[in-house]
Amino acid sequence: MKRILVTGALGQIGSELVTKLRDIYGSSNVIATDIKELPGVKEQGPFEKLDVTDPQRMFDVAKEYNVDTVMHLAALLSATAEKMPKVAWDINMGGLVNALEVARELDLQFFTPSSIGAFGPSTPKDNTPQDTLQRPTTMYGVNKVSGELLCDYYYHRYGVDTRGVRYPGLISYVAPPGGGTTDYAVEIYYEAIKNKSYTSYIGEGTYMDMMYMPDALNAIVQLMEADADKLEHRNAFNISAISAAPEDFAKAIQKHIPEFSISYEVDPVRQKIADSWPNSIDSSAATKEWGFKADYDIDAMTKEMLEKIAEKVK
Ligand code: NAD
Ligand code: AKB
Repeated sequence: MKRILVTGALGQIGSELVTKLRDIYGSSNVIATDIKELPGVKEQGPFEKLDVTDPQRMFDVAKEYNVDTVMHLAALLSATAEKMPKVAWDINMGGLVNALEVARELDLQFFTPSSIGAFGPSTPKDNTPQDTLQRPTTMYGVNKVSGELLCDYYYHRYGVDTRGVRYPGLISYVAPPGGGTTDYAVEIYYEAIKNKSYTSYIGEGTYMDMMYMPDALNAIVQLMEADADKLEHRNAFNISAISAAPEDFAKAIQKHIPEFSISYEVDPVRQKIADSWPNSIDSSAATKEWGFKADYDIDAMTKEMLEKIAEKVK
């Protein structure tokens, strides 16, 4: 039985990951932490306020709850990081090294997500290989590549059982996305339900990888349970389910809401980030080494997103 500390647990991923982990491992075995606190969060299971830039507090919480695993999610995402690069460095890199140190000191299993943001303009854009050129041009990307290397370092140097994936843009309806470039792919569904139209800040024809949250959560559980001997890469596994541009989401939505329309008002900052990321990535190493498989394509995801959001905004 695992006992897991989750940082950044009130964000887009953490809000659903904590629920899933509690279903699998029991409520008292999943300690949710975040720099902020939301009403009612303590009634759902153990919760502690924790700023990941405070190494002593992280160590104390991990020790107090006697955890054997850290899932480190706290970070600033690409668009926010581009607005405040130095703060992003401090949180993304400072938080990560603190979490890795706690894992080293207490001998914990460790998970943290990298991103398609770890690739850059010189990376091959189509079917981007697992092992390839990584020269990102955003602060977020610099943080993610450094983080991938740091996780590898802690495994090779100290034997910490570090594991991780490179997530594409994640699409979900429980908690809002936290300041990324791919957030449009969530907003479009809310606007489809509320206004039957959406103005996209990402331009037509801009392809990026995407994934529905249930597939993203299954991937974490599967990777963390995987046989260590089979993991050749460990950290930063490419995983993807969907390669799509804004018009592909519009077409999928129109199958349910025929009058839905899309228009474009491109934001140059987020467009530049999107242009520097792959069109589609190759997930075959994850499939081979630990059986990664996505269940949702764009149509299955769209049907469910529209149903769930319609219920939510009723
Ligand atoms: P999010 O922005 O929704 O949530 C991040 C959480 O971290 C927030 O609840 C925030 O309050 C918390 N936080 C911020 N600063 C903190 C600090 N100093 N100490 C403690 N908590 C702090 O992000 P998310 O989408 O849930 O992403 C989680 C991780 O997954 C990040 O590493 C992100 O880079 C990665 N990722 C996310 C996506 C995606 O599409 N959501 C894609 C690729 C990678
Ligand atoms: C972002 O757009 O910053 C995230 C990501 C793909 O890492 N959704």
